[in-house]
Amino acid sequence: MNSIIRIAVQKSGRLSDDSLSLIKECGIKFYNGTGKLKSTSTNFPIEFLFLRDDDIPGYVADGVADLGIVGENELVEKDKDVNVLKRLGFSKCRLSLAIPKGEEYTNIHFFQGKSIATSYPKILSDYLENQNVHAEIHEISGSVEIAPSIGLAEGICDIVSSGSTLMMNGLKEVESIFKSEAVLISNKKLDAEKLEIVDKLLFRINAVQKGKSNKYVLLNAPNHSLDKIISLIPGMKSPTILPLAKEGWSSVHSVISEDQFWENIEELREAGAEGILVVPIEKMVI
Ligand code: PRT
Ligand code: ZN
Repeated sequence: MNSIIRIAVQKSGRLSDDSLSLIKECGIKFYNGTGKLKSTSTNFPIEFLFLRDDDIPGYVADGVADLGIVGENELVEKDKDVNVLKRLGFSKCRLSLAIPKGEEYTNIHFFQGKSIATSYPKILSDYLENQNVHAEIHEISGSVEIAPSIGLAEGICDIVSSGSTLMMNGLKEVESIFKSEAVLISNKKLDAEKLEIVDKLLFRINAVQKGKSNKYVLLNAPNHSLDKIISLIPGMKSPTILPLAKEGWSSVHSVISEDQFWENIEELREAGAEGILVVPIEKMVI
């Protein structure tokens, strides 16, 4: 097989570091010198195109790239026909409506007949239509948050993460209309050879993601409480139990999701668990 897949990633911006880290954690090596627009991996059949995020959905839909990593906000706004293969859990943000902080806000009908500046006219107009609100949408490509203070619009619809940009510009968030995270997208017509490579990549991404959301737990417990402890941390198949040098005690090793660990920690301690260690997992294949 000598097929190779092409993946479009953001050249520089809020998506690029996490996109490239994910690829690296999948064991895929490549050279990413500054200013490079293309690069080929030395140990996996994949080629990288470094692009502006706005262009990624279109390049993937047209088949210039087979795969792409892009924010859902950009994907839905561009309205291109591609498959979403995987939600990647980074670059999380929301698209929100905001107004000057001195204005009184009751509900979405505040925007009836008003003007709103945004770089996301499609998502915004779909939302307003759904809510039966008619507003005038001004499409602008950047610095949306200054629109009300220069008299361009009465409200804005923009990406919010911490909210500090809105605050610094005297605005308040009044509706969150769309939640977004980075997603892996693919062209809809990949041939069998390319699909096989995509499956290999997805297998690695899944292993990295499972590893991140799970922890390896080691603890010591008196033998009489082992049944209780095993029921609290059942692990993948079942925990490993090893005898300690100290009579009547065992070491229990298991895998647990981080959330579950915090939920179960008190019960583990009540059951007699001590010397609890929680260790990160790099990759996890079930
Ligand atoms: O040059 P290129 O076109 O590739 O990049 P870009 O400038 O269009 O996008 P970029 O790199 O800013 O963001 C890429 C993607 O990251 C977005 O499409 C979102 O999916 C996601 N993302 C996550 C964000 C943010 N968080 C974010 N905070 N995109 C933009 N912002 C902006 C926000 O609009 C605000 O102006 O960052 C500013 C700070 O946000 P606060 O709320 O934390 O103050
Ligand atoms: Zn962009």
